[in-house]
Amino acid sequence: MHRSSSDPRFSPDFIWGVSTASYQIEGSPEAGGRGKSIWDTFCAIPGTVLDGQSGDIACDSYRRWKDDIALLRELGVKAYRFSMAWPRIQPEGSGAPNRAGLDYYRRLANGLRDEGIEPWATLYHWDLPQALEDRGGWPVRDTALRFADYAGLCFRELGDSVANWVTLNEPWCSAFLGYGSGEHAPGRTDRAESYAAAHHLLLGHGLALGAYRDGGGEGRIGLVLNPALPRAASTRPEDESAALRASVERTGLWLDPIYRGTYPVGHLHARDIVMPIVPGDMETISAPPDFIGVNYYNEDAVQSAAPTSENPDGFAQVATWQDKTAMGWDVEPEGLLRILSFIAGNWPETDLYITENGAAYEDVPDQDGRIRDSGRIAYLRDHIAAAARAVIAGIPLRGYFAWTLMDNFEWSHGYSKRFGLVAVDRKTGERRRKDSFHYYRDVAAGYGR
Ligand code: IFM
Repeated sequence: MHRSSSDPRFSPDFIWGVSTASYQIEGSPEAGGRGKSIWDTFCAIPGTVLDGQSGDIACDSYRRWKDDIALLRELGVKAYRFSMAWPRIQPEGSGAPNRAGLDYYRRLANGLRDEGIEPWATLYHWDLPQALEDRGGWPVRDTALRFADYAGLCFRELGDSVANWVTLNEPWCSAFLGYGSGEHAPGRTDRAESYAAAHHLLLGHGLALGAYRDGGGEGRIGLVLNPALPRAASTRPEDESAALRASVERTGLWLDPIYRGTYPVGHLHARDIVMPIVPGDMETISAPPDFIGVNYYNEDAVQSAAPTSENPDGFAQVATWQDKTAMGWDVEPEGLLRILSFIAGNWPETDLYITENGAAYEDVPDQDGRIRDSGRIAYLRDHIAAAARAVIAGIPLRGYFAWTLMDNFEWSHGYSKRFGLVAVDRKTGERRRKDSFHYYRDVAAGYGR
């Protein structure tokens, strides 16, 4: 007798996938004529990345891409979200394409399709060509125009192989960690520049989306954000409004221009920020995408506080009771439901995907080498249950991508934080499946739980 394996909480066409990013997994920084990215430069500056580590080797996926596809096939996912390294395709950030770079991503995408896995290509997951940073980077308008050219080139060259496109991954990080706090490449620390970068990232997104539609692209194109809505520490109205104010930099600053064609004025006024808008920009930015990707890991709690020049919104984080992951981030599955509801309720309805969700833990192997990562399994299970509640509540959630396929270069934390379903031996590159790999394989197969 046939035994059904479909999880009744999700429709059969719900997408189960995993996500990765070029600089975090590929290695081979010079292969095939790849140019330098801002992360190559940043990692070489002492003190920027833990123990002076870099993505020079990472998971060696540039060479082991077939091994990665074999793992994905075994995992049984329907989709693989990877990113394309702009400096592999345009080593200097503009001009004629580098064939070797395009060929690499074409082979990867076609190899995935041969196995029945849908490629989801992200055009920009933070590895800006260094040549463009040398000309001013994202705070400069020309970078948005260069991004649109690069995107158009990718659509023309790879459009036959890729039908799901993401323009930018977490532009908040590019703008505010890259140009504000300096924690990420290029390591600049100017608050006003981070807002200029935010505008040009959005403009680049809008121009790319327009190029896709004008070029007759027949697939789907969207944007991936890392929205955050801290919960109010109490039900006092002042704490609740502080929580809403605290959310704007990660939500309305991106979603208002896209869906309303305007920036959240109060947020900008409180900081004396004037966005470098040129007539026509807001129309370009506000072309509706096919979907919004939500990357969710944790939720903070805040209360009202006196505004300061650093934090004119007047909120302060408060202590929480939740368990923490190795990143020190709270484990709060209900927060996933809350952020999805917030987005679905405040901006026009569009398809939503959870494009990243996962947890870093210490992952100490047993004596026999087995990695019993029960903490990660519990984390995934509870968040998938929250995703199921979102579907039941009628939120148009169409898919879930776990972060991440394998342990990789976690930016300024180097290799010290492991989010993978698969462990990677840093010396040999050998991949070892963790228990969570087998758990997620069951989820993708429809056994649920
Ligand atoms: O590793 C990152 C990824 O590159 C972007 N989203 C968050 C992940 C975990 O920090």
